Amino acid sequence: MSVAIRLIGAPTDVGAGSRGASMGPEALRVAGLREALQALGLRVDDQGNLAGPANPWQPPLDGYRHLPEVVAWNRAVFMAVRDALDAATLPVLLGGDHSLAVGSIGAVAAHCRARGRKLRVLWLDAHADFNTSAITPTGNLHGMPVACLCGHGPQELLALSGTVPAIAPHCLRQIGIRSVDAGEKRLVHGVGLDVFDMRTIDELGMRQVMDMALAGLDDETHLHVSFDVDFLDPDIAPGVATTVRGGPSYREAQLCMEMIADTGLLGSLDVMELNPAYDVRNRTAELAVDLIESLFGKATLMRA
Ligand code: 6HN
Ligand code: MN
Ligand code: MN
Ligand code: MN
Repeated sequence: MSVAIRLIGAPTDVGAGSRGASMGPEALRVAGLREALQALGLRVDDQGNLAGPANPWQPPLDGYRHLPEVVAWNRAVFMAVRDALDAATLPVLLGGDHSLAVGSIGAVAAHCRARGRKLRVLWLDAHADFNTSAITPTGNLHGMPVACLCGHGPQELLALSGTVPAIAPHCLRQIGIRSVDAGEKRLVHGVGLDVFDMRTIDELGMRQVMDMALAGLDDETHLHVSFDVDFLDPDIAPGVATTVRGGPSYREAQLCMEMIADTGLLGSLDVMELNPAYDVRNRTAELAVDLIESLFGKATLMRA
């Protein structure tokens, strides 16, 4: 019934403002990601970690920190995700900071273009990640991947997917957003991004938000989930560098994942920004594994 899952580690924090997301892939393995998915009856192949440049820890240059290093890592991610899709496996990118979504989603977008498939990207995050070099308060490229994918960013990153922009804003749904910089907010509104922020989740509930975020999918749709672990409330998920109060609770996050699983359309996944240097006894990694189990149908199996 199911395709094989391919785990791809990308151990870097070159796009982040703190060190430590480079340890994310190993923390997810230690928390038993592979075994948990296998226990659901899924085939899982862990291809190990990609390689790339070290973190030079430099200040911004022309509005970007570590652009050459971020480009090098994204090229490696692009090729690995492309190869996984070409092999008809379901790539799960273990980050690593969120700048790597440019390579991951760039490869997914190219795959969909080549096969005439529709693309829907669910961006689960506390942040919109829609900064540019002109407006970024930090220069950190993990705050810019969505803008890059929509055609706003450095040429080296825009070119990765083969088409600029790699995706149209209307493919995207952002969920859980609660921290957006001032200039970033104007851009997000300007391109008409579909944002289900925390206020919307408070007012309508996660169920109705997910019904809206998943509306319009069909059998031709490739569903990509980009899961920034800082999406979750920091009380349950301390192991990220950029915590923002007021995120989804345990059950809200579970329901989000379960409703995605129910579509049966998940085609690729990023698990990003897990930072073991901030975690408590690997608790956040274990929670991420728990949620990923739901994303791959654990609760659905219990109901069936
Ligand atoms: N993330 N908006 C802030 C910035 O530096 O641009 C934070 C970005 C966080 C990015 O968590 O993936
Ligand atoms: Mn974030
Ligand atoms: Mn596909
Ligand atoms: Mn993010």
